[in-house]
This record gives sequence, structure tokens and C-alpha cells, in this order.
Amino acid sequence: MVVVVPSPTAVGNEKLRAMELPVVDLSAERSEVSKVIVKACEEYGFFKVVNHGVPQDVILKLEEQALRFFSLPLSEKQRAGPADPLGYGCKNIGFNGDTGEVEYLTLNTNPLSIAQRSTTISNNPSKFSSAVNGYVEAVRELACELLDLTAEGLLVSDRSLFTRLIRDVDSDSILRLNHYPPIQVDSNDRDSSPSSYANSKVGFGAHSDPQILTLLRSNDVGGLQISIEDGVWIPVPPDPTAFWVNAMTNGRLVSVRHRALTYSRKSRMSMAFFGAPPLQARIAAPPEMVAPNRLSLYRPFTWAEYKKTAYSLRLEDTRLDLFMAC
Ligand code: GA4
Repeated sequence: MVVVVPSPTAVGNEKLRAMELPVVDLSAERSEVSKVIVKACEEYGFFKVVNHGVPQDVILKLEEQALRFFSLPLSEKQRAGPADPLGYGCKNIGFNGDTGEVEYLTLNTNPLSIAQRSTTISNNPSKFSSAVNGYVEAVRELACELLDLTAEGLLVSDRSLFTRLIRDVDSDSILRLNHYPPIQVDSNDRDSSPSSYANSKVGFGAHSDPQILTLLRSNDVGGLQISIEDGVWIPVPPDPTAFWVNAMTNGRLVSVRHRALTYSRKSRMSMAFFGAPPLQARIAAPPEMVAPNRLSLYRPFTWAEYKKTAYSLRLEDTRLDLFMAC
């Protein structure tokens, strides 16, 4: 297991540089892995997973299908839209005026829903759904493994407490394929290297994910940044062989704020699996996270309530505060 502790140097906006972020090696000893996950989630709400067991061909199959879709003419892609929030979307994010340099395809992870939507996405719908289903099954297993390890690290006695929510047939988990276009550069423009961020644009604005856990994989093009301190953005180096995870409980584990910029001459493709409970599931801190001197910070709520609130706000807005216990 490699745990890289960040250097204390401040990473200011003017001097962006890659910072060393926590790495979780799933081939290491289980009790050690669970401790590292909890530490990473407490300190960053974000970590990289290596030796994750998701087969490379499963990833590449979906990547190929996604690229095939995004290279279609706009009018054909629009057959799978507009994003409601599922389906194809271009530049518009959510329903309250957020925009970005991105096009995307959001799918419910239920195989029936995938099969139905595939007919508007590909002229070989069964090939498309098989690529999506194969990927979803593999990353769901990885998400469950990480959640079991988190429960172990938190000493939650009901080890499958989090996992059950995602394994439920009615789970509201989603898969999102994001395609960030390359930046347009003038052939005389010399200042377009990623290090200068001279021509960068916001692909996906700052936000935190509302779901239990996100597994993000991208091609070899950078753009993702996380913020652990207000106003300080840390670039996350691309690694197509790994997954980035952001996961949360009773204020102990936090969901990291992140954004995606576009600054490369190559397009960036990312695939995010968002593990979510069924709509009617009641969310509350596990009993082990609550004590007389550490009361529950939030009132219990259903995922449907939380999701509805998220969609009534802008990307930047904080929403968990609205669920504070009085
Ligand atoms: C962020 C995480 C997922 O991509 C997503 C996003 C959703 C959307 O793009 O439709 C949201 C955003 C995400 C958080 C706040 C709301 C909802 C856009 C937005 C303004 C699909 C999700 O579940 O929440």
C-alpha cells in the first residue's frame, strides 16, 4: 500500500501544481486498506484506487462506444436528449442555468432502462447496452468493495449497511459519460500548454456529488481539479489505469468539491459511476457515528428528498446544510 502524504506547501491559484493525493492499493492487506480509505475520506474526501480489479477490456469497450456516440453529428446525438436529467445533454447542466464546455450522456444503471435508451444512442443498441452493462457490473462491485472497507474502517457493525443501498434492484445509481472538447487554439498561439492554463475554460463547474460514492475514470487528458480549502484548486493528474473515488458520514467523511477545466488540444473523456440508494431509502448516520457528545448533524431524509433539493439548486450551492438537525 502506498500512502502519499501531501506536502504542506500551499497550492495557490496562480501557482497550480499537481499535489500528491492519497492512493489506495486494493491488493494490500485488508485491515490496512480500510484504515487508509477512512483517513483519505476524512482528510480529502477523495483518493485514487489502483489494483482495482476492473478488467481493462471492460473499460475500453465502453470508452469505444462512448467515443463512437460523441463523434456522431449533433442532430443524431440529440435523439438521445434532452437530458431530463437522464439522456444526452450539451453545455446545459441541471435545470437552473449552469453551463459548461461539455457534452454528456447520463444513464440509469438498471439494465432495462439501458436497453430502452440504447435504441436512441446507437445503431447497434445491443452492443452499446452490453458495453454499459459490463462496465456497470464491474464498477458496482468495486464500489461495494470500497463501501464494505469503509464500513470496516469506521467500525460500523453492520458491514453491508452502505453496500445494500447500491445493490438494491431499485438503486438510483447512474452512469455519466462526459466528453470535454479540445480547446481551439490559433496555430501561432504558443501559450496553450496545460501548465499555463492560458486558454482554459470551465467544462463542469465546482460542485460536490450528492450520491454515496463516485467512481471516476478518464482518458489520459487532464482537467479535473479538487478543492480541499476554499478557493484553492489542486489539479488531479490523469491516470487511465486508475479510478478516482469521492465518497461521506455525519460530517466525519466529506464529499470533495471538484470541477473540470478544458485546456488540452485533445478531448477529455470521463466515465463516472454514481452509487445511489433507491429513491425511498431513508438516509441517516450509522448508529456508531452518533454518540451523546456527537449528536446526529442531520435530520433523517430520503434520497428522493435530497435529490429533489439538489436539482432545485445551482451546481455551486451547498445543500447538506438544508438538512441540519435543529
Ligand atoms: C453532480 C453529480 C452528477 O453528475 C449528477 C449532476 C446533476 C446533473 O448534471 O444533472 C446535478 C449535479 C450532479 C449536482 C447539483 C444539480 C444536479 C446538476 C445540478 C445543478 C448527475 C448528479 O446527480 O448531481
